[in-house]
Amino acid sequence: MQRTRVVIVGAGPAGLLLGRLLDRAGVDNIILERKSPDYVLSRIRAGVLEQGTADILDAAGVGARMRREGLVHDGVEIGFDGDKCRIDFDGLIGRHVIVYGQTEVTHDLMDARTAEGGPAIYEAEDVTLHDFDGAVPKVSYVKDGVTHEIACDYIAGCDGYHGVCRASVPASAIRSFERVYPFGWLGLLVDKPPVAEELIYAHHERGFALCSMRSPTRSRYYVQVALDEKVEDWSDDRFYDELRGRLDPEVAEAIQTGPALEKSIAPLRSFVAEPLRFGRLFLAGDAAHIVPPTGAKGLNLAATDVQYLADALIEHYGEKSDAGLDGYSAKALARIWKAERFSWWMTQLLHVFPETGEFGRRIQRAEFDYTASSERARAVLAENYTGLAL
Ligand code: RFL
Ligand code: PHB
Repeated sequence: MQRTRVVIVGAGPAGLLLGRLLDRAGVDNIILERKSPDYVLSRIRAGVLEQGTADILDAAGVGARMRREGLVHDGVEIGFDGDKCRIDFDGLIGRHVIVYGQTEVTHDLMDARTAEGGPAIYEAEDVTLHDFDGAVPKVSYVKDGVTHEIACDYIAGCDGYHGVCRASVPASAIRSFERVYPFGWLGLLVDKPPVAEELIYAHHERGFALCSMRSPTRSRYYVQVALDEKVEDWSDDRFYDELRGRLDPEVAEAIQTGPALEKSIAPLRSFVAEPLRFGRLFLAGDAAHIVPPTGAKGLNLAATDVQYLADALIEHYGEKSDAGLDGYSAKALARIWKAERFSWWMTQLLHVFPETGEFGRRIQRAEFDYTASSERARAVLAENYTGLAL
């Protein structure tokens, strides 16, 4: 049987970053991932890194390309039925975000792992957790038809919302808190320059729209759609028409269209599991929580969970203190709930909620007007969007 200190389940950004931080501190670990590297890299997801996430990537020694190619954004625009309000992060609180795709972050982390020779087993099927409530947990998996077993000290569940780790915890030991929104986001990626220098979040009576980007030549657009919409029913032309219809006419006209490189629908949900530790199993990233993407928080939260968990494991092996491991769940949850609150708030403000009627729309309008007219309100938005302190 193989042996390591930490088995990390999942090679998304959370698992790869944890592996990297542990490697740098000399804590051996093995990563088990169900999919192939190409599959993991083909998932188009997040685009916005908090300033603190960028600092974590730098400290992990994987920030060089992000610093070269990432786009520093000092603000975003929020639109509401044709009115606009810029949130000047730099002017309000002296902070910024970096636009750099999750795919690129994952790529950089994979390259670093390959260069260091850290074990990562891709296409590991049937990953199963054993005895994490005892002293010697084990993780088994099947690779090329052969079953393998790894004995370890700790298991890190970085396997996303649909992973096996959270699902292995007995129902009586875990509580979940959830809000499912009655809509999703239809996203389109295209090799055309972005319509504006900064991101545009727009509320329109037809629904929410977002103009984002990956680089000076690649744009990412989203529109709110009903949950029963099918991506096959959305030709590129239909998508662009709907997007334009929800934007300021000047912006709509400036959009450069082209064939979609990717188009997909993601449902929106808020979810938190409590606690995040079960004996020798720890949950981090989307395995522990989901936020609706409106606040651009999911990847960033995964990075902070992992920073806390890595610090705790390194402290355990270095100083032989378990204080960090014992405090991990409460410390991470305190930050997670604040990001949940902000993501929920942005979602409430910017989407059309069919069930809340005209009263709901007037409240949204008032919320927008208040934000546009109050520097304090904009500073609160800026502070949350660019990331709360670790
Ligand atoms: P991931 O990325 O889901 O990775 C989990 C990995 O675990 C593997 N896995 C298993 N491996 C072995 N055995 C099993 N049984 C397994 N089950 C699963 C999976 O194959 C996968 O490789 O979770 P992680 O690492 O926690 O990372 C979280 C982020 O991916 C996620 O929070 C963000 O993408 C969310 N998100 C955004 N976050 C931001 O911070 N800023 C954004 O701008 C942003 N935009 C977005 C987003 C998510 C979106 N979608 C599609 C949900 C935009 C969208 C549209
Ligand atoms: C993205 O570029 O994919 C993106 C940007 C901001 C968000 C969500 C997604 O809030």
